[in-house]
Amino acid sequence: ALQGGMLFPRESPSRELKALDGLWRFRADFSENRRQGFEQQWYRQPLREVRAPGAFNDITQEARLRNFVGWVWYEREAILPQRWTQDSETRVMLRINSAHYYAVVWVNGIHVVEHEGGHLPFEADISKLVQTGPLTTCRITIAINNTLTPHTLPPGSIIYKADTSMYPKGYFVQDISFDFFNYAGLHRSVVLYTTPTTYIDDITVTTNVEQDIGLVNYWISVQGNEHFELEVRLLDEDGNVVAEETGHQGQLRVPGANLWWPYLMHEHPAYLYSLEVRMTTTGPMSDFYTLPVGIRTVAVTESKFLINGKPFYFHGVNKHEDSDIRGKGFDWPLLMKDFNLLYWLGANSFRTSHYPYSEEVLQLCDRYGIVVIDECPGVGIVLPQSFGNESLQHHLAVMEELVRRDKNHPAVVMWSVANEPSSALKPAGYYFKTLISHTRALDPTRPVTFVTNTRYDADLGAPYVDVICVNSYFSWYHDYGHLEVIQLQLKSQFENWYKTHQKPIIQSEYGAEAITGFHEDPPIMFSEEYQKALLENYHSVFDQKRKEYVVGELIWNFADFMTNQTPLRVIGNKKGIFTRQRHPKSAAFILRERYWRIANETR
Ligand code: BDP
Repeated sequence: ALQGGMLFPRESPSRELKALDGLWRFRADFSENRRQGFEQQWYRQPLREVRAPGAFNDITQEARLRNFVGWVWYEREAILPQRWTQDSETRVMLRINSAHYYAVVWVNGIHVVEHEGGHLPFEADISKLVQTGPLTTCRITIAINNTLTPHTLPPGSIIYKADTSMYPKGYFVQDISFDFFNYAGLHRSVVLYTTPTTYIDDITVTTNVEQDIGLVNYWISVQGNEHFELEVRLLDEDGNVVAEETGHQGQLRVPGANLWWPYLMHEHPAYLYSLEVRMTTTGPMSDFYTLPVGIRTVAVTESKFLINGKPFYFHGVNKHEDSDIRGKGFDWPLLMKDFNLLYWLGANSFRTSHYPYSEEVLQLCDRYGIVVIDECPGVGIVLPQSFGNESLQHHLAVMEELVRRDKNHPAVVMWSVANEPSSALKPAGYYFKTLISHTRALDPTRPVTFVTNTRYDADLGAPYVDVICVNSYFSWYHDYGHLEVIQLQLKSQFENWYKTHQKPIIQSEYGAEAITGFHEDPPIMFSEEYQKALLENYHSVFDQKRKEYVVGELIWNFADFMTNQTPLRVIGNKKGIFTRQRHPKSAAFILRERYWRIANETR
């Protein structure tokens, strides 16, 4: 089990924060065994410059760097305020918000932490290292390896090409079974922050509603001194205290609570309270942390998905963290553009296909009332070796990290533990049973699913999910060009799944590629008209079945995105309804009309 919490670093009267954005020195280790950096101890040397955070792949003109597999090294200095280095009551933390895939971190040449897995944060207490004398700078070195193996998440394989008449000696390539480019590096910010040495380590909030009383249950863990007091206050959006409590665990009652609603469902959507936690010790130290809280309930019946007791219909998208130049690098203007496009569309939800997105994304979802299916990086689990115990243990640990990070977001209404695994393979039954029950134990308040493309009668994981999420690509990956078969096939898909499992169903992916500007009538594959017509055929079946047990439709994909190079992809996957630069294709206008119509019907 995990040690300690992973609260989002926020400033408060007791906490300071310093984001290490901007330039980092950078060097990729092109040596044959990729170990030169370790052998020569690069954590002692100046490296070449590149901007970070961001993926390194698309910012230079070097093909060998774009396709690099192995260790890359990042390094920079940070100047620390004196009060951080000279006050032994101050705890200095180094937090890496995402380093894909395996990371080793040194401070002033001293190894401080290692972490496996991109997309999720990890941190190290570096107080002792920086509080050693008059020193006020520290040098941070991060070595990151993007290699994927059958036991990483996502899995991949390194394929060695032994035939020296065909390939240079020692030649290898990274093989993957998922459909997006394996961008790597420091995708998100690295931050330094402080807390007092006795500090609020974690807060867990769950909410409930009894008549018109909102219930906020909280658990707080404190580390450090054993003698402390906790005061907890809940403030409304006008700053009025609506409830207070003391102690590390309790329940706040809010009569006449403003509930957190998805933004298209209610006249006061996405209402957020603030949970102010104040920890005091017998000494001079106090710690303050404020957590946004949305009061809402989530439940699933045989045929409905309920938010605050009202049927909720997901009409939205699947996304990627992906854009030109940045790859998966975090970027505020891009984020705001995407949220404005979601609003323009009338989308009320998205799935974080196929890995956890940045915490800033989820904070905006909380604020705007966009509902999220939070997916872990369990994508491309197709090889039998990836269902073994080593993989399962790592997958369980990743779910622990994901739930620890995202548990307090009202926008997150369901966990997705995987996308399109080979769930008909024999070990898949035990694998998903274990994984899903573990996730439920970590968070009993949210339903759990995984996204399937296995047949309804062969899927060994489906018995354990709360909601069936199915992907299908009728008239795209088979029956090429035959739009006329979609409705029949889709109806059978839904009826078969429902008959077998009696659970609500989300169409978690459907779509077609369209190269923007390609027009054909009658519609032909890859034209905007074909994409449009394919979606319309799906939509007419959704409209029949959503009166029964279909509770959502999520288009694949929000925007075009980069993939590996294959003859099946024309400079990436073009199933976006927006281009990679976020310009609308014809299909975007259809969805816009549709989503706003559904929103107005269900409001
Ligand atoms: C599905 C995958 C998704 C792919 C999509 C496609 O879940 O990651 O990008 O198909 O082929 O199988 O476009």
